[in-house]
Amino acid sequence: MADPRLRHDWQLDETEALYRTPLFELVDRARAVHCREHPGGEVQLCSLVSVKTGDCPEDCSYCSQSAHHSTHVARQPMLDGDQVLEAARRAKAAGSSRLCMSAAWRQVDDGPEFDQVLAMVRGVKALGLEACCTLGMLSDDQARQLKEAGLDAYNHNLDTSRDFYDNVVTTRRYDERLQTLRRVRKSGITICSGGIIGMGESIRDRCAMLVELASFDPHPEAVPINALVPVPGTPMESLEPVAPMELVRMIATARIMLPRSKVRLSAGRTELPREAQLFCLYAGANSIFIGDQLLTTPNPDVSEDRRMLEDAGLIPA
Ligand code: SAM
Ligand code: DTB
Ligand code: SF4
Repeated sequence: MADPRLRHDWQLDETEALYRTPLFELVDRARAVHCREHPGGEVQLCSLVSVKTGDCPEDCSYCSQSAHHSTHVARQPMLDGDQVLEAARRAKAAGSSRLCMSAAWRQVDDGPEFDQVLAMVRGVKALGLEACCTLGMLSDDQARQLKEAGLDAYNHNLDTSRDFYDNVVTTRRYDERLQTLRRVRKSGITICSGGIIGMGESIRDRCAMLVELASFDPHPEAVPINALVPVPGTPMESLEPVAPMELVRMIATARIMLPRSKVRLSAGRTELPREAQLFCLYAGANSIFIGDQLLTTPNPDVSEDRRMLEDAGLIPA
């Protein structure tokens, strides 16, 4: 029988009411779910490596890597297998259990570059790390090949609500994102899908994205919540930074709606005081990216992150 604690029929109005609940009441509810479903205070540590950086044909307004914007990021040649293995060893030494390999592609094309990625996945798995990829759109057959290579998770973010999507990305449709996610699910790879706040969207848009993610059955295994990193040269370069409490509300609401998923406090931590980060971890986040670099922007020092977790008695996992 379906577990009544895992709902797939969240409505927009009730989600917005939840998000707008007085802060401490919202966090208390999220905390109760968190302690029930994730006792033990474990925080999953993930690392990122950009295997193909820059010159992306997509026009995502937030992204430093889009060929449509001129930013500090120049096209770089694809990393070779050894460079990725080196990144994987560094990730492992820093305490990560998962490496996420990212490519600035609109979609995967069959050929030598995809074959190289498959080899990277095998190499990362051989080191004893979980392997995740984020490569843009996939066909059924490519998802199958990634699964065969040992891929654990595929990241493909909805980014925002269906209604706000056109303000953010003009070169692909929301339904194409959903189609790739269905293909990932069908292949047996776990789904990592979330979004970004602070792009000028309304609270209703944030909630609509959570409603969409909660409608997946099963829920996505991981839900990254990014705060926009405003990159000079992108159309979003001068947006106001999102208030830390909005991030707490987003994470708490996600925790209540997606009780068993990993909720990852993702981009935007360098601008977030450590107590605000800890409040996010209290309110339901149980994963972070570690490593001094995200893809093209900085992340807190590994040593600072380890100290933050240790001081709070949280357990890196
Ligand atoms: N090209 C692939 C794709 O778009 O699916 C994978 C890489 S893409 C950089 C991965 C995700 O990073 C995006 O979906 C977006 O949610 C997040 N991201 C990119 N730039 C960001 C920024 N400036 N601030 C916050 N999140 C960002
Ligand atoms: C996700 O949701 N956040 C990560 C990962 N998935 C690939 C990427 C964040 C990128 C932040 C901007 C940059 O460093 O380029
Ligand atoms: Fe390309 Fe991904 Fe950046 Fe969009 S988010 S421009 S698809 S790298």
